[in-house]
Order: sequence, then C-alpha cells, then structure tokens
Amino acid sequence: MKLYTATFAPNPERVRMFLLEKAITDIELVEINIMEREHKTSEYRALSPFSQIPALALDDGRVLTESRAICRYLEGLYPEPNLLGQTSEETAFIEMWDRRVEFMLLLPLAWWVRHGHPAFTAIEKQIAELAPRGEKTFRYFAKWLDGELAGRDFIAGDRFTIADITAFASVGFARVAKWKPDADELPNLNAWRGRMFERPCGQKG
Ligand SMILES: N[C@@H](CCC(=O)N[C@@H](CS)C(=O)NCC(=O)O)C(=O)O
Repeated sequence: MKLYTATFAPNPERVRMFLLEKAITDIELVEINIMEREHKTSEYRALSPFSQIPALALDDGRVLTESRAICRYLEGLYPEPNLLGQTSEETAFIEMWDRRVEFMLLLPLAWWVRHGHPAFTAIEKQIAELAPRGEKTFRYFAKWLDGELAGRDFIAGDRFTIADITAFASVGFARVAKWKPDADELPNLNAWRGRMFERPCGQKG
C-alpha cells in the first residue's frame, strides 16, 4: 500500500498520527507538496478525483480517499491499539466527538487559514469574509472544548482515540494562524496538548 500524504496539512497529518499510534511502518509514504500544486497534476487527480490528500492506494489497485475512511480501513487491518471504539456504543460516542472536532475546530480553522493567509492564494480563491467567520467559530469551540477538558484527560472520554488525533492535528495546523492554546486562557486545552506531545503522535504535532 502507498499513502499519499502532505506534511503540515491537517487531514494527511491525521492519518500519519494514526499510523504512529498504531506503530504501522509497512506502508510506503509518498509526499505531495500542496503549495507546489503537486496534487493538481493529472496523475494525482487520477488517484484522488478532487485533488485532495490523503489517499491510500491499495495493493489491488483501488484507491481510498477521505482521512476518516482510511483510518477505518487501517483500524481493521491493524486493530491494536483500538482508536475508533470497541463496542457500537463507544464507537458512536467517539465518532460524535471526532465529528464535533472536525466540523467545529478543523473546518473553521481551514476557512481562517485558507481564506486569510496570503500564502494560500496558491491553492484557494480567497473570500475575505470567510477568514474572520472561521476564526470566530474556531475560537468559540476551542474555549468550549477547554471547559470539557476540565473534567477528563482525553477528548472523547477516558482514553486516547481518533478524536484526540483530529484535535491535535487541528491545533498543530493552527500554528499557521499563529495560534496555540494560551496557558492562562485555555489551561485545560494547553495541558491536553502537552500530553499529546508525550505520545507517538507527538512526533507530528
Ligand atoms: N474530507 C477530506 C478532506 C481532505 C482535504 O481537504 N485535504 C487537504 C489537505 S488538509 C487538501 O488536499 N487540500 C488541497 C487543496 O485544497 O487544494 C479528508 O478528510 O480526507
């Protein structure tokens, strides 16, 4: 299998963190430089119809895109440690948290950065109003999440899951917007981030 990935881009970084946490080392990594528009070539588009990264090329020739679907596939092949849930009930709650983080942290952040940072004109037709709208939602959710983390160590409950990975990849990408959780304003999110750096996924944080 080959994983098409892009360093610093949050969705491929989610999958890279998933590999690190499961200690998966037998998948070939192919680095795609987004800012150099390597994902816009006809060769890459043949793999990923919307020119997005990550993409996992399977040994039988099929290609799986969508980071969450790739993680689901890998969880089946490499079940330990479990990151997506053991029972249907636990899986549902982990998915709820992962989707919350994806839609309320990662997506608004993507708007903030892609529509606000001058470097992103390389790949985005920027709409100026989307940057502050994204920033506002991102900051609102970060504050709310900080309150949630006052009572527990991990995003989705009492153990590390994909929801932590999605949040950690998002917080890592927020560096582009010169944002990180402030120790006074967001002490619980800041402490959680510190714990993530201690883990295998911390290599990518
Ligand atoms: N829903 C997709 C989103 C993938 C995505 O948006 N990838 C970004 C990098 S984080 C990308 O390929 N951007 C290239 C572009 O927009 O031109 C997934 O989860 O895999």
